[in-house]
Amino acid sequence: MSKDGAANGPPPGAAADWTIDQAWENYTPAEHRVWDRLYARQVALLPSRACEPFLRGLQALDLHRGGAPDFRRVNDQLMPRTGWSLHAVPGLVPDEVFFEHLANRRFPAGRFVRRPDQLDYLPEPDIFHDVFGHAPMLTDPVYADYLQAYGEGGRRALGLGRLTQLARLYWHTVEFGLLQTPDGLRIYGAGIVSSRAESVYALEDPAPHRLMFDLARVMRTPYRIDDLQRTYFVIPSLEALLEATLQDFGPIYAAFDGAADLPIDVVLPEDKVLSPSLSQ
Ligand code: HBI
Ligand code: FE
Repeated sequence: MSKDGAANGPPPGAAADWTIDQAWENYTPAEHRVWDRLYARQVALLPSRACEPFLRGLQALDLHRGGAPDFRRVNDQLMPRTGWSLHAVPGLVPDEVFFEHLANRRFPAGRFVRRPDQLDYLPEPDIFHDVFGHAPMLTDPVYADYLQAYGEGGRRALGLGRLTQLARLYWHTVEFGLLQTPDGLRIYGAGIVSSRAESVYALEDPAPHRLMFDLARVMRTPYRIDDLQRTYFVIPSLEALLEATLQDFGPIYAAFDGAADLPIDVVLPEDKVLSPSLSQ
């Protein structure tokens, strides 16, 4: 997005909506091996940490076939379940392009594979973050409705100049959200579930705060993009998250207008604080 608000055009080779051909045939054996290493590491960690809808989605999408996934094969499994599909993009796309895709059940996914020396952190979402991290939850009908509603809310937010608040909602749910279950806290956020360190830290470490989800609280809470989170928000159910997003955000924005952003690791008197979930 350039400063005057007009989006810069898509990069050469990309379509008007910034999508590109995944060119799955072009992945090298070394790139397939990086995917397999990341996949094996996370699959060993997740059974007692990722939520059921994520684990079911991981199985449904056949991501265990080995090697970087072909978006056409993933979409064959994903489309019939919830109408969502993955579309390769060169990297981060402008916000209005991103929201437009989400509002139409298209998930923009990076096609590049991180380098072997970037296994534990990289600045931009690669295919492992986007497909292993985000795609499995898109097989869940309630989450699928949530992300489309989020895209529609994002389009409205751009019109109202509320991108910062909407980006926080995305960050604290889609990327770093936790779900409360009878067996303890479980992960649904893509940024956690695709990270070995954060898959453990987010549930078990005493350092971060874990607060019950509250929409206005989330929208007032900034986040760190290059470090483990200091605050996680916990939803009681995916249905509750969808319901919160179907309401009109106007009154929410008005309620905290003028209130300063909160520090990233403050606990307010009205916050419902949860304790860490020790791994089974
Ligand atoms: N583009 N490809 C891609 N992936 C994202 O997660 C993404 C984006 N553009 C904008 C964006 N995210 C953020 O503005 C949202 O988190 C709101
Ligand atoms: Fe992401």
